Amino acid sequence: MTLLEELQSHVGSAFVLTDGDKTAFELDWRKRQQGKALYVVSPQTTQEVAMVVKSCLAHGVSIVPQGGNTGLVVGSIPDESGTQVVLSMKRMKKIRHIDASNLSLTVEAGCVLQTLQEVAQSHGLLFPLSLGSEGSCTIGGNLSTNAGGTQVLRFGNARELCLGLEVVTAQGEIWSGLSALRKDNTGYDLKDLFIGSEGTLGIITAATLKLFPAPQSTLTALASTEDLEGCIRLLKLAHEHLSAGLTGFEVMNQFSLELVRTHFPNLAPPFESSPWCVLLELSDPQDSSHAATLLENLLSAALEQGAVQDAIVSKSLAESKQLWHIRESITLAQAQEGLNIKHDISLPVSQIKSFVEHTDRALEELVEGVRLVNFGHLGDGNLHYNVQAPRGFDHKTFLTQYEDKVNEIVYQQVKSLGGSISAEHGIGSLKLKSLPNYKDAVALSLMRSIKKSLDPDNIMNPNRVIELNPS
Ligand code: FAD
Ligand code: 2HG
Ligand code: ZN
Repeated sequence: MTLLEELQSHVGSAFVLTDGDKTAFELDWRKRQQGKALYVVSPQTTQEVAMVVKSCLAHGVSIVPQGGNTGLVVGSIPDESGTQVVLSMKRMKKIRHIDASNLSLTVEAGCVLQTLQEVAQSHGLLFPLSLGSEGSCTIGGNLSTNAGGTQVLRFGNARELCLGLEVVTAQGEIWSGLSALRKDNTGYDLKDLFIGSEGTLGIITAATLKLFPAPQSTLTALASTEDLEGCIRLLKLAHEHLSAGLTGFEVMNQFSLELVRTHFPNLAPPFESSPWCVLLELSDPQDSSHAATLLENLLSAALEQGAVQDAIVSKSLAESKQLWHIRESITLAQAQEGLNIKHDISLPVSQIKSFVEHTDRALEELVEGVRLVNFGHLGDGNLHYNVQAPRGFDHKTFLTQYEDKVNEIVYQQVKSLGGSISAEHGIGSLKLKSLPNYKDAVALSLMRSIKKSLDPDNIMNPNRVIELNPS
């Protein structure tokens, strides 16, 4: 049988796209690259995934797993060769089991993150992973990228929220590792190999995840500060006043909010002339009056010490959602402004100020009038230090002319201060060539050994994350 006939017999002809309408699976979210798929296959069960992998392996065809295709590093679309199969996980979306006493839930990989949050909520529980793309990204994609988001400072990355995995290996075998245990020291932790491997080692088909008691009250505040130093001082105070109640701490520079104002006038972010704003969230197991007192005390101290200039506190769930909506719209607003250079860097919080001062200056020297969209998860030491062409400069030309130089400046500075060039989005193909310059050589060699051992035929998302034979 041909590969096509085998795939059609495994999942049904209706779920193998051959030509025509494959574009949605071939274009990356940022519209930076357009690939070409041989076929797009959408299995509905783990058994079907295993059969698809076995057939692709037998025919020597490589596989690109895809969830919601919201990844920002060009890892979930096929290359341009027209020889790769895209394996879409979107039909595998069942909630398999909820164990409220164990505070855990087992779900299939294609389940959309927001659906998962809503299911937990309907049981009076919380699944805390939260990203701007939650309406379309999948839990399988979240685990494969070890996604971060806005609740990491309290609950950790996707990795920390995962108890067990079910995986189809590169040989088409099914590893049933859906443990719901919080303690299990019976050898190597295999799930941690697959989490964050961006589809290069196997296909995550289901996961058992941690749930948490839902907080009684959640309050959101927006504070304006004169500079980044003010944001950092507020972070320290927030840790002291709120301790584990601090569930979100996001910063946004003036230009990020200006982009939101321009492209989404209805959202109207407050504090128009403030150089920086902080969005801060407090979750509390007690009623909202207790939370309000805690937040008031924090903001009074911050105002008194001059860390912040002004602050507002949401008075309702709707107001709180509106503030978060402003924050989550920066990525879209920036996309509408035009092609741009993204950096998803992390540093010890103590090095953030020095990084920003030095890099702002170096970039302005390189390109006069360069516009910096600097925002992100300061509570985790993670900034989205994004770079937009000067006003009036053609965006495509800007990228061609400056992307490599800009990356070099940013990454060298990150390296010299002990940081990472990818805090949460991963490597994909966009940072494939940069990684060896910024990661330990022994670590890279161990990564190659793992890849070669788990996927000796190199059929799982090749040329993503790690180059096997770098030139
Ligand atoms: P995809 O984009 O489809 O795939 C991502 C990678 O995982 C690819 O390498 C793919 O091959 C692999 N993969 C997907 N599913 C599987 C599977 N089942 N098994 C094996 N491999 C698989 N990311 C953050 O970390 N934090 C944020 O705050 C954040 N905010 C975002 C906001 C916006 C508006 C957008 C567009 C993106 C944002 N992202 C963020 C990036 C992105 O949403 C995350 O990386 C998300 O986890 C990707 O999920 P997905 O289902 O879309 O995966
Ligand atoms: C976020 O925190 C995402 O909103 C996207 O990680 C960041 O657009 C970006 O660079
Ligand atoms: Zn982010």
